[in-house]
Order: sequence, then C-alpha cells, then structure tokens
Amino acid sequence: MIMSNKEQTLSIIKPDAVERNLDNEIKEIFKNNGFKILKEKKIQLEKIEAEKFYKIHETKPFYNDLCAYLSSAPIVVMVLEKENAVRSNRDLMGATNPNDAEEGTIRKKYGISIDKNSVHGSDSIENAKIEIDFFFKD
Ligand code: IDP
Ligand code: MG
Repeated sequence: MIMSNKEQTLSIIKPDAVERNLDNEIKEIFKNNGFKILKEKKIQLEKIEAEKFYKIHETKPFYNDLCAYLSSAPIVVMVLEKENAVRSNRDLMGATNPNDAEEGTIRKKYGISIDKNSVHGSDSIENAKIEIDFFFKD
C-alpha cells in the first residue's frame, strides 16, 4: 500500500519581500523544494483584515505594529501542497527572527528583521485549514 501524507499549508510573501520584487524568486524556492502552488493571489489587506488574521497575537505588545505592517503594502498569498507541507514549510522558512534562522532558509536569505521576515507559514494543520479558508473560501 502506498501511504501518502499530502497536506496543504498557507504561505504569505510579506510586504518587505514583495516590495523588493522577490516574490517570483521565493515561489521558485518553494517549487524547487517539492511544493506545488495550488492557489495564489496578490492582494493588499485592510488593517482590520490583518487584525482578524493575526487575532491569535492580539495580546502581544507587537500586535498593532504587526497588523499595520501586514496591511501596509501588497502581499502574495499561496496554498502550498506537499507531503507534511506544514512542517516542511516551517523548516524551509527558518526561525521567526532572521538572525536565528539557519543557512539555506528563506528568512536567513531574505529576512531584514523580526518583523520584516519576508514570509508567513501556518504553524499547524488545524491553523492551515483556518488560514486557507480565510483567504480562499469562496
Ligand atoms: P512565525 O511567523 O514564525 O509563526 P509568530 O510568533 O507567529 O512567528 O509571530 C508572527 C509574526 O509576528 C512574526 O512572523 C513576526 O513578523 C512578528 N513578530 C513575532 N515576534 C515579534 C517580536 O518580538 N517583535 C516584533 N514582531 C514580532
Ligand atoms: Mg505564527
């Protein structure tokens, strides 16, 4: 029996990377690492939408800045598919703070700072479903 564990996860290329025209380069990295981009769109969020997306962080001191930043300029939102996509994407992204991210990760390569860290990725299968619905439910 062939066991397949294909998963989907939500990825966002954040404003700092889109502003530097890195979106195509980052999409190539996903594809070269075995991810299929099932859906994608370039959008700019309203601040109130960013606040909803990051609601889990609403008690954090950086919440307001985080939501202002995510809604400050266009982002590219994607549904990525791969075996163990959630874990695999988190590994490929690297640590939240680019200074702590491993060589070869997206945040190490492109991240500017802990807030301008170039990409978002769902942190669990459950949150991936919620985040995919948030952007792509029609
Ligand atoms: P993650 O993006 O690696 O999952 P989270 O802890 O979920 O990290 O935080 C969400 C986002 O909030 C981070 O990607 C980063 O942009 C921002 N952030 C996290 N911690 C800090 C902080 O201490 N100061 C400023 N921004 C932060
Ligand atoms: Mg997170």
